[in-house]
Amino acid sequence: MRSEYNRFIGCNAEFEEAEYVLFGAPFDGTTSYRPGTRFGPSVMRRESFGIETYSPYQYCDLEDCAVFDAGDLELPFGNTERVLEMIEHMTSKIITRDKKPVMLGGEHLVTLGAVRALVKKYPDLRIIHLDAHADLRDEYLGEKLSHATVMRRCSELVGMKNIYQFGIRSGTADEFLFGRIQNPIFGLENVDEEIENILFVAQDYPVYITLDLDVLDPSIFPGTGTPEHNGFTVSEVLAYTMAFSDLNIVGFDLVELSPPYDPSGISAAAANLILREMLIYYSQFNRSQQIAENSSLDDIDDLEIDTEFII
Ligand SMILES: [Mn+2]
Repeated sequence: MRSEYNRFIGCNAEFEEAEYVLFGAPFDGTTSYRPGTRFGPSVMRRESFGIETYSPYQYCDLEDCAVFDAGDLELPFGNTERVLEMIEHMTSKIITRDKKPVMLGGEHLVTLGAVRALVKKYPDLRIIHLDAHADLRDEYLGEKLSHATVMRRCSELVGMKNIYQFGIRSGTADEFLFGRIQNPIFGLENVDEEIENILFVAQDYPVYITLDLDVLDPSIFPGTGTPEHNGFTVSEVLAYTMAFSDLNIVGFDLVELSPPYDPSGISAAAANLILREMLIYYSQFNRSQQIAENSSLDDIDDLEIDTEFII
């Protein structure tokens, strides 16, 4: 029997009934500077008991959304390709049962394993990528498989024009050039304009969101291996991720929380709040609630019109 603390708070559904399946990919084998993201998923779960399951932003409780927490994969740290295979296999198992994966990293390379599985089911997959770093190097320290090359590898699977990056404020000249040449909406300075573009071009396609938590400003989110200043606030990340809730989200991940650099726990608390809100934004339960509320509001409007007519 597993302890209650081994699952994320409010993720109490059984696998069969779940819309989302949460799992951890605690891998930091290619981390170049400061390792520690392997502890991300377990710390997020433990710290999740410090937040409520109810979202006062959305008037919805995570416990009402059907999320199953499958625990962490047991990954062989020295074997990057095998790690990616195991993540791909796990993601495949989830999506072949018509459920949606939510992966907790781990370093950002883990996203490649999930995307490899997703493109097999969804050949027209689009990826929304929030990050401080472009992650578009062709190789890093002589390696093709690295946290610094992950979006380049993903671009070889889905096409760079189908990857929408924002929050990027660090990368080489070559990475920025590659992004801009291949993708007309790469790194627009006005984020609102970029989101509008994304909503327009991605509206008819399955979408995977990869959220590198270092897109947050390090004053808010110090717990990460490669902090980069001038980042987003939690409110901004919540607003941007909420903006995507009308898209066909087929899964998402949160990566790069590194608990050794988070002694006060504020980074884990930020990650957990964002995870709770994203699970609720994209859950069928919440969407159907909203539709019901909107239609009852329509009824009220009709009532008012009738009243005016009578007067
Ligand atoms: Mn990053």
